[in-house]
Amino acid sequence: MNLPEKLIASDTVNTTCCYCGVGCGVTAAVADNQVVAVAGDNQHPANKGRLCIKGSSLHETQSSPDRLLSPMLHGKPVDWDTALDYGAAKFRDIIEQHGPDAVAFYLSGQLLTEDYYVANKLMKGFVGTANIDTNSRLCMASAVVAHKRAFGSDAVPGCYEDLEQTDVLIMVGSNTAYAHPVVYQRIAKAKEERPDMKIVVLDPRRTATCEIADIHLPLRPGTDAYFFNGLLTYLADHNGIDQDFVDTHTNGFDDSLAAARGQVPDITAAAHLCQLERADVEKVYQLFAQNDKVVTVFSQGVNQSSSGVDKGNALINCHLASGKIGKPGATPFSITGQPNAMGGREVGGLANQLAAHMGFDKPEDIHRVEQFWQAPNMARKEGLKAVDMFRAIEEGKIKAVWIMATNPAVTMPEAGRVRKALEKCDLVMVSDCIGNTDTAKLADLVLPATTWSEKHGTVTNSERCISLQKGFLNAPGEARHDWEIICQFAQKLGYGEHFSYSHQVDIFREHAALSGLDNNHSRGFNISALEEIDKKDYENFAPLRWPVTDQSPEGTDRLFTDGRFYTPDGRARFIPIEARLPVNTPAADQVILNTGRIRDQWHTMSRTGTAAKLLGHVDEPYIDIHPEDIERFGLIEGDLAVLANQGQRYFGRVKKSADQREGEVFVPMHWNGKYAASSCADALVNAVVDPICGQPEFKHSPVRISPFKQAWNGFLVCADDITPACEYWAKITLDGGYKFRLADGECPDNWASWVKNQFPHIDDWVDVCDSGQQFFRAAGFTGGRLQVVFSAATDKTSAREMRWLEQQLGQEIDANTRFAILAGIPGGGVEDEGAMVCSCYQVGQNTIAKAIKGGCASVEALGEKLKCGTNCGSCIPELKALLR
Ligand SMILES: Nc1nc2c(c(=O)[nH]1)N[C@H]1C(S)=C(S)[C@@H](COP(=O)(O)OP(=O)(O)OC[C@H]3O[C@@H](n4cnc5c(=O)[nH]c(N)nc54)[C@H](O)[C@@H]3O)O[C@H]1N2
Ligand SMILES: Nc1nc2c(c(=O)[nH]1)N[C@H]1C(S)=C(S)[C@@H](COP(=O)(O)OP(=O)(O)OC[C@H]3O[C@@H](n4cnc5c(=O)[nH]c(N)nc54)[C@H](O)[C@@H]3O)O[C@H]1N2
Ligand code: SF4
Ligand SMILES: [Mo]
Repeated sequence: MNLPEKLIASDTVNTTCCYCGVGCGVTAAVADNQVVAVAGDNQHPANKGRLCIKGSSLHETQSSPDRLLSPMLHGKPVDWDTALDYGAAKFRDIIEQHGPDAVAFYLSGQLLTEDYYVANKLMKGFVGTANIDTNSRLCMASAVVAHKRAFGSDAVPGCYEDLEQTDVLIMVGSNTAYAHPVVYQRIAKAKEERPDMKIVVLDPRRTATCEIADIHLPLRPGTDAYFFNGLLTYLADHNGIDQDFVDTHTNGFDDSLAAARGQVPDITAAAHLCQLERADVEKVYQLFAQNDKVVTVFSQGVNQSSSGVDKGNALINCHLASGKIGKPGATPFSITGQPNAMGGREVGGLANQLAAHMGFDKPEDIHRVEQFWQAPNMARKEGLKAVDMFRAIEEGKIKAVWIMATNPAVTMPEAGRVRKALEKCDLVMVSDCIGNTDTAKLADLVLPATTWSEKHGTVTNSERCISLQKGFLNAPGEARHDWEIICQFAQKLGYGEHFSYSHQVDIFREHAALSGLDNNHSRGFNISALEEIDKKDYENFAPLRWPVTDQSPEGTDRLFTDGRFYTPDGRARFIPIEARLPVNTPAADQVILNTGRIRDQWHTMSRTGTAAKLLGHVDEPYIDIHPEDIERFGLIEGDLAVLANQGQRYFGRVKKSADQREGEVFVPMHWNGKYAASSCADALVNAVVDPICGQPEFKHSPVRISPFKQAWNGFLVCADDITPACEYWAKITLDGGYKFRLADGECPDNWASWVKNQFPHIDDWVDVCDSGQQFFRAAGFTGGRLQVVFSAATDKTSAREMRWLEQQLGQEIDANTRFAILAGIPGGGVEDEGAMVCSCYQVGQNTIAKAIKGGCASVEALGEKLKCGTNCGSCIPELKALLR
């Protein structure tokens, strides 16, 4: 791989990417307390040198204009002592008056294991409540319980190599091309090398992942468990059972088969229930039955469901029945979302777990942890899961909550209700590196945390691989590490001696020791061989897959290779599954709202939204919708439409997409109050949860859809971040400023005063307006430099955007160019590049189209000429489309 020049020239450090659960190793070049370049770490087992566009932009997203530099109490900066004294006093009062269950922590899979460990210890052992839940509830809770039910432990059996070595890869509710891009690249390469390898995607929509699939099954939403029940029946009827494995290593097969057969007796029934072609279902069932090497990857299309646990077990049942587990290229594989969702599960950071894979259901576990922590106030029962926790806040039962490294006002279902609950909560504390997230805006106390490249500790990825996120930059302002903040808070509560760690390694050693305590193969998570790791080794921790024990000091690639599971009798458990449909069904005038990820944004955009490059691919909230539905609801492609539910609205650009099923729309989960007026998907998402694990059904909410009747539309390009006074706006970060797309149901009396009101500090304006008042354009200057361009029109086509205009921002503008700006024509005879296609090398659509006309006939030829598509490769599908 080619290293950027800066990387060759500078001091480099090895660390881990802070985004997705692939957990890529990153080599960062550092100069002047800044990351100046990054590349994939060639030695890291997860990525072997690769990075996706988010990872390769890490150095461009490290500084945010909204970085929080000091503790803030009720909007005013205070020193740390004042801040923590305030929080601790409130916590203490509330606990004294109302008991420990009146307080809560809401954490995140983006914390490091060391942060997570001390937070969990403080709440469960010292405050005395298990009201500590996390955004992993929204993400991995279904898989966690499915694993525990089947294997006796929350353990992913396989590793990434299995995804490359398999003969049949089935991806269920997983859009790896966007959500786990480096894993996707690894799979794509394996498929290129072995074209016989078969790839199947089960997803109601045809996603970018389907580009490499042999078969895409656009199943009816929520019917995955019917599909796998049908497969179990098929395996039994077509010689697909590994009877020896079933007899020797499992329990409960007969009941599970009976349940499956009772519901889905044959292929025809499966096809009917899942609304698929019978022949396609049969093909996939055959592939599963006839190949020894089968991997089933599953993600949020399975987990985020009111029957997510059962779906997980329905597919695991098929792997157990056919003995396709614990072998190279054969395993079920739950792929993890966040960089440390797995680490959070290891420390027991969920309300219904204890620590180190122990639980509240066994008194001896509670006793063991109590002894180990010397805990004075050990919690003895489960706490509230995320949705219930915010309900309890709403009802005033929980009176203080500390939210760390997550943004629930945007990402919880019924987000509007969550906001209201936080507004009236007695004490809301938020630890974040960004000061003005939608959640932080509702907080009494906001604490500045260090983040990627500043903080130091471990994370565990999807394949159980523990890696180091290295701290190598100084903390900005007064930011502190999350674990330090938690320990200082513990001290204020009077538990200082139990939280007197002088370095992260002390926490890590304690965590490792607990994992091995009385373990004897009863708990999957065991890193006891690391309990005495010295500081130097820890600071240069080389990636290792757990378990890491005296028997396996080099870590463990695959679990269950000997057919022994973590259940009391060592046998895996079949779970009889009665598949169910999603809870809410749409009325005749509604569509099903499906939500998920886009390639270049990370959740609520707090980091990725600040890089112009990452807004090049998709720059505005949108609604993917089937052509027939566009007709049915009187929508127009490219116009705005409004989704409505629970008194909330989501504005998005209509995208016609035959990849959608009829009656179903897809919207990105990312936009929020910092980036748009009203485009938060979760405001509309129903808070229906899985009864066993409490994970919300994010992928299935009935909503209404209608065209937005706009009186005018337009855009603003400006140097300053503002909140436009407009019914619809969406913000796009540019290099050196912002662009806002605007629309409103009513025209302002006067466009000139409207725009001047948005920028009271600018007084040098030029503008033009047509006589019919249907069109207006203005430009504002400070010291001769362009600060604002505003363009508005009552029809759709007149407010034409141009990259050229954006490039003039902040420049000194001569009289001719002022005229060109007002005329909306690039000055000096230059041509506009058009919409960005290759974000890495900033190559626009017009430039590519010109090269194609000029004779570039392949992706390779375009790459040769313009470099587009030659770095992360994410735009290759679009290049192909342009070539077509
Ligand atoms: N770019 C980017 N990458 C990310 C993230 C990010 O924010 N941005 N977040 C990370 C996190 S925390 C997570 S959890 C992962 C999530 O990774 P994924 O789960 O792969 O991503 P999603 O887009 O949430 O959902 C996956 C697919 O489930 C499909 N689906 C919906 N309903 C059903 C159904 O009933 N059955 C089936 N089979 N499929 C269905 C959706 O159409 C969607 O394509 O991504 C991680 N990676
Ligand atoms: N509709 C819909 N909603 C969903 C989903 C979906 O598919 N559809 N998916 C769900 C899933 S799987 C997930 S994981 C959640 C994710 O949702 P969230 O966790 O709410 O989203 P993030 O934007 O990742 O929030 C992380 C916050 O932590 C801050 N941060 C970053 N680093 C640090 C640090 O080191 N310390 C501290 N203290 N703060 C830090 C960031 O600035 C940011 O504000 O969303 C869930 N919500
Ligand atoms: S695949 Fe995930 S971990 Fe790897 S670089 Fe991309 S975002 Fe980071
Ligand atoms: Mo997630």
